[in-house]
Amino acid sequence: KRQKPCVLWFTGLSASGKSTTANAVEKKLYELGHHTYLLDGDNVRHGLNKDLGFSDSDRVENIRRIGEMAKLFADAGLIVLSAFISPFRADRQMVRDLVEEGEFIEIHMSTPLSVCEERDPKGLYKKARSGEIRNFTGIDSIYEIPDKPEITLDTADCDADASAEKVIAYLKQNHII
Ligand code: GGZ
Repeated sequence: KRQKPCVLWFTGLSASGKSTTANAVEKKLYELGHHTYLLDGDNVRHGLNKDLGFSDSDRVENIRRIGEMAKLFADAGLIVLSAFISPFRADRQMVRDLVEEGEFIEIHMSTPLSVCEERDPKGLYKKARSGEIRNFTGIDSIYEIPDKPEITLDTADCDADASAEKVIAYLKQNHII
């Protein structure tokens, strides 16, 4: 099936729906006959990047390596999906500049902090509030909101399937698939 390689870069707070939505998009692309690769905490932070923590400098290095990997997979012709908080604007811009013009599609998961904190699937927000965890994004570590994301999704008022459909519609409108 014809496709243009691209990088679907999901960014947003912990529990904002990045992984869930990226997985739903990947499933739809697979069903449409497209070739994809999903980069997320499970295959990157537990592998190549297991030497990195959550200090500002480690997050910068995390995103730099993920950007380089995304570029390689896009060079191989794949639709790459990346699901990391990627809190710093400059690092997301660095990845945008790394790949070909028009290949970087920034998807801001704008789910409000209050909703993410309510979900708290791993109890991390609770630990961050009590001081048990330091440098937690949205609590005591910064998240810089994207200025001009290609797509904005708020999973507080839209389920994963509907969010994924919006991404698929964008890819069709822009002749990527
Ligand atoms: C943010 C943290 C932290 C701190 C552990 N701050 O909801 P999760 O659990 O599964 O996803 C979060 C994940 C964030 O890793 P990323 O590689 O996406 O972050 S970044 O792009 O900023 O490098 C969360 C867990 O790791 N986690 N400690 N202090 N999230």
